[in-house]
Amino acid sequence: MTQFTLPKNSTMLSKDFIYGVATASFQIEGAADQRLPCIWDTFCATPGKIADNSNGDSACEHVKNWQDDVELIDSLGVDAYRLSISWPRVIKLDGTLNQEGINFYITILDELMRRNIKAFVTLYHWDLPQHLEDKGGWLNRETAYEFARYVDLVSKALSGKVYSYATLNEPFCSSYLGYEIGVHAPGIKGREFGRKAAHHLLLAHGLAMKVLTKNSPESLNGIVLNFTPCYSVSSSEADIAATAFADDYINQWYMKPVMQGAYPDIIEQLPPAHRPDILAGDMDIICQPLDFLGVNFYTRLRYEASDTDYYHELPHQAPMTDIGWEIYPSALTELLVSLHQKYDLPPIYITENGAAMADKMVDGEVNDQDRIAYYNAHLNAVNDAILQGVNVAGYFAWSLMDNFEWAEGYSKRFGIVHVDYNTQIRTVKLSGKAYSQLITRR
Ligand code: IFM
Repeated sequence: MTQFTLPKNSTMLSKDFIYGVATASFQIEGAADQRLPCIWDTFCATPGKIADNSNGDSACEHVKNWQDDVELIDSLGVDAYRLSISWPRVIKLDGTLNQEGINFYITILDELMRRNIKAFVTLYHWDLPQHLEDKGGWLNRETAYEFARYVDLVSKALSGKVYSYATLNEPFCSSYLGYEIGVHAPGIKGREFGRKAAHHLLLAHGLAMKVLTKNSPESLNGIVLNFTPCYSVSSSEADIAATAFADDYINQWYMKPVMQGAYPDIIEQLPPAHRPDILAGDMDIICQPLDFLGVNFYTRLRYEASDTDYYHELPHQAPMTDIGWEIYPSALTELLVSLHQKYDLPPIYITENGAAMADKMVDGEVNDQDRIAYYNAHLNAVNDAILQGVNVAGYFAWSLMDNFEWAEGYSKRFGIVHVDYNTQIRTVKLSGKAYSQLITRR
């Protein structure tokens, strides 16, 4: 297969549907010596945390190569580029703007605009400045207010250059992976921490939305959430109830407060010490009108009842990608339809979807048929959701290029462009060519 096939009358073949590629600051930028340290620098320096003992010091050297990278993005013919701002690059220790740091993004945004590529800017993609973590990080309510001050400075400095702002990328990962099971930075473990961190992240989102509405009313302002749909292994009442609990705990915990200003009812079943500290007015701040909702989707998970816990999560099953996640495209359709049924949704953008595959470079080419099949199936899954009435306005491939895959280091490749980390040479994979064809042939 060398090209993607969508039904001829699909609205995803219209020029109005936005196609893009996505990256994040810590995963591609490098130039760690030109910014403040962040929690991922510290985490990477802790032995045993990153599979290949790597770090983000150089990554894809995007700070050095950004001009070529923007040229590359343009050559794919995409409508949009989703990038994130590194908080520790643009803010100084005293909380004021680092002009050199913000200039880096200003030049990129100007170049994107010159090339007619829409900029989708994420304001927090996990690289919390270390000095804020030293004061408690997301366990400290004050971090939410620091975030709002940072967003105020950045949105003023980037005035008129941004098509869309997302406050946070995947608060589930920042809170659950970072502060509850500790497999991501800052590596804190304990049920008493995860929900507290999540609440402060959601508060940060709400405060930032107010700032964006004031400073940048012309941009599409929203949030990016990741969803891993939960499936019951059987139709027994106990398994179904455990699965519903899991869905509330990992998915709806973020969606419901943002859309409806309330946590799922399971909050009542958590011991008080595991609940967030909710102050009067917090839920109203968190629940701001959104111009869009970003949905990140990769896989699904299966659940059953447990004698010792709220639920038991089963291991992923074949077929799987190279990172060990089940390939199950219909879960994306079902997710989008279920969100549409449960909530009063703004337009949805699929802000991330893609696959890590064990790529091989042969004669200068990466013939990644497995990734092409993954994308084709998921693009069609989005189309199926649109046919069922869901308003999906765009789709971003994760990722533009291979990069630092967090706890997996550089061992997992998600790019539609191959990166040789020794030479920094970029090679468009066949999936990248297929994606480009889909976009440019519309
Ligand atoms: O690489 C990450 C990205 O930073 C956030 N969403 C999931 C991707 C794949 O794990």
